[in-house]
Amino acid sequence: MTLIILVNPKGGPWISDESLGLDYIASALDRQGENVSIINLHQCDVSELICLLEIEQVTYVGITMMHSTTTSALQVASIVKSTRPTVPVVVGGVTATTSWQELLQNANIDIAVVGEGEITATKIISACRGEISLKDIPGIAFRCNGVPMLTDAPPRIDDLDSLAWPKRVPGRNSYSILTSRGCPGYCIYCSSPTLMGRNYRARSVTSVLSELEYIFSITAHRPLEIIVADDNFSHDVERAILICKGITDRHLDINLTVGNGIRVDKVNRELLVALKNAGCHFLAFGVESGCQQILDKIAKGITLEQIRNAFLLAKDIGVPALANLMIGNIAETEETVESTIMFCKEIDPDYVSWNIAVDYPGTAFYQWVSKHGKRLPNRKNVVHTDSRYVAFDTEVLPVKKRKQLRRKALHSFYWQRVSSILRGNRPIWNALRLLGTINIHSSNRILKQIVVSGFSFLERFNTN
Ligand code: B12
Ligand code: SF4
Repeated sequence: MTLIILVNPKGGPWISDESLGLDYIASALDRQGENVSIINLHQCDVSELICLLEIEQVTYVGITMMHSTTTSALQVASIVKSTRPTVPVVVGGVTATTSWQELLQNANIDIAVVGEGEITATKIISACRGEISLKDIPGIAFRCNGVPMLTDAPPRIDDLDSLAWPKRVPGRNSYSILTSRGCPGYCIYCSSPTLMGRNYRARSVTSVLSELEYIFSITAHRPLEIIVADDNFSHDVERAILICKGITDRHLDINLTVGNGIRVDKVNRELLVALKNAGCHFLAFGVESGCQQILDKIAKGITLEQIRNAFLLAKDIGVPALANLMIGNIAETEETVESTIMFCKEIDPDYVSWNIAVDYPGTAFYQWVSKHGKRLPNRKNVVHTDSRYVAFDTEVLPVKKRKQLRRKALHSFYWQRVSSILRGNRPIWNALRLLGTINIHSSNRILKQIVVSGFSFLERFNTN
């Protein structure tokens, strides 16, 4: 039987070695009775891929990619073609969705999968076997007579419970889980809706809890790190609460992280208490700016009042909270960044993540930068998994200024932390918190993991 090889290319330091996307594709192919092998280049060498290509009959090689892994994904494509030129190379993920035209300029790529890939991946097999034409597969782009062409819109998967659970590697200490897909938001910088759509679709609570129980059965690690990878986990607050309560009722020993944070307009006391009881010892909120004018310009759909309330609530319940902040969005000036720094002092988050805004293809922000900014020449070669990464320049807020302001923002935050240590009645505890905060900005993944794990362990005893 021929083999389908799925490859997870390497990324930068701020990267999980698990690709939920490939795991979903692998399960969908498994279900069709196909023979699938995942090569995770975070865990093995490219020689394993070459070895498989040399000894097996391969239907196609599928590679997942996002902007930050483009360079390594293209290297993998080149290795495949130089080892077995006739094996089709299929790419999928957010970059394949937004930048298929550009990617198909590269002769090593044959097909780009646009949007969700479970159905499409199985159809491509039939095309590889000559049973159907590529033109008849919705949701792909390929070269037709040398010209990149896009087929019909990809099939939308409405019933998420109908999908096979992602294929899991047993024995890990951390797993990501997807309880819903899509986000109705219009945040101008975000490429998620391009990929997963604006219509929010949710799995049933029972399906999510059963998958969690299954994950528990394949690893002995306790507490188990569970990362909710949803774009908008709390979009349906009632449902989010039910999932959390289900985790508590089943006594699942979890360190729960809501990877993309919680929207401040979708938070209430009951949700935060349920999250805490379910093992969430750290929360992130998308703040982005402390200036209402900027929040409106980026279509974030939240108010400064909602942000204040979210942080007050988190403090009251005792869940440490991070503020995700951006510098350099539409209409940003030095003054608006200064207002955000002041606002950050006011809400007094436990952690901050100050990011210089990146214009990802497929977003309204990308179009704005095309008109008002100048993209930097090195942007394609940089693995920008770093919040200091600058992708473009503007006259109003030049690169140097943005970097300076980011440093200023961080200094202001750390100074506030240091003074609270000096003033506080729990100096050791506060000092530990500061360590955890500095660590958020460290690029050393191992150090990061050690401090985050130690910190979330200590938080269990913090009843403050
Ligand atoms: C969870 C997540 C993370 C996690 C990853 C956890 C994990 N275990 O994978 C972490 C925290 C590590 C992370 C980090 C980053 N992330 Co992130 N992340 C996400 C998020 C929210 C969900 C990804 C996910 O698991 N989706 C669920 C799976 C099922 O979907 P999927 O991977 O897209 O796969 C489906 C399809 O794309 C397709 N497909 C994908 N690959 C393939 C391959 C083949 C062969 C086929 C046929 C189909 C196919 O089929 C799959 C099933 O339907 C997305 C938002 C989103 N909705 O995509 C952002 C997102 C991908 N991340 C983003 C960013 C910016 C980053 C960072 C750069 C942030 C930073 N500054 O550090 C880093 C980069 C890390 C890196 N790889 O280098 C951006 C990417 C923008 C872009 N155009 O590249 C996104 C789109 C968010 C956004 N708001 O714009 N991220
Ligand atoms: S940033 Fe969050 S809320 Fe905004 S569109 Fe993206 S996923 Fe939705």
